[in-house]
Amino acid sequence: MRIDVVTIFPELFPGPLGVGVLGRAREGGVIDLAVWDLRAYATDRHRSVDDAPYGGGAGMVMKVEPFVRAMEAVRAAHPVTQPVVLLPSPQGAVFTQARARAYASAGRLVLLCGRYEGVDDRVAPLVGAEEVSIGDYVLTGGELAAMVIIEAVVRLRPGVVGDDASVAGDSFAAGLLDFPQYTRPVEFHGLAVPDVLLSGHHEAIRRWRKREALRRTLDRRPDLLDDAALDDEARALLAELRRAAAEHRRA
Ligand code: 4G4
Repeated sequence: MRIDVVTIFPELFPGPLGVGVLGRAREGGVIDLAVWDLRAYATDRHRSVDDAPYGGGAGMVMKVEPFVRAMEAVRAAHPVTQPVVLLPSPQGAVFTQARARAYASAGRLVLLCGRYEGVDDRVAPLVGAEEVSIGDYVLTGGELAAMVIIEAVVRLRPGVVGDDASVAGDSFAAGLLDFPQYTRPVEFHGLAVPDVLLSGHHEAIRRWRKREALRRTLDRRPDLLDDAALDDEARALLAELRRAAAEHRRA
């Protein structure tokens, strides 16, 4: 997978993308990360990438020409593969695991990083970018958001995370939160590992994990249950958990 990042701070990359599982994916050639300095595509003597907002107000807005020229260079570097172009922004559609999966099936991704008060609104339509948000908060630049998106996407590519089963079993693979995990020691500061996990009873363990994943999702993120893919067993377990919760409220 080829990933291009356009930024006024190329020195921020690879940053955290250079270590661990993603670092190895880069070294092994599974992903090819290219970082472009937006300032190199400025059109004036001063290499300006920002200017005052039309209509007045505080701060500066990122100019349209450098992004459009940079995107021409990015496309020309790999003219065959049509990239998915993303502009991380608080105004974007929320980035989810479903979006991560969709982007992971693209051969090429381009991320455009904004700074200052924002980006001239003509950039996205002119370069064919979709605005995406990693959550409802404001960052000083799109670079960290771009890294979050790259991290979530690249780990879904075949061969990046060692064991395919660990990606298939991810939180959100079924649209639910993960079940609780434990490792040694079996008891610590008075907190014990649930007995069923020590029982060696694989069917009981599988069912317990399914129930606990549903319990946590019901407690912490009931909104996820609306879109979760629940089989008959999951629906029965969930009905039981809801009944127990209603019972508990009455007592
Ligand atoms: C584009 C427009 C993404 C980019 C405005 C980027 C939060 C997110 C930026 C801005 C970002 C997010 C300067 C507000 C850069 N902040 N939630 N900042 N701002 O994904």
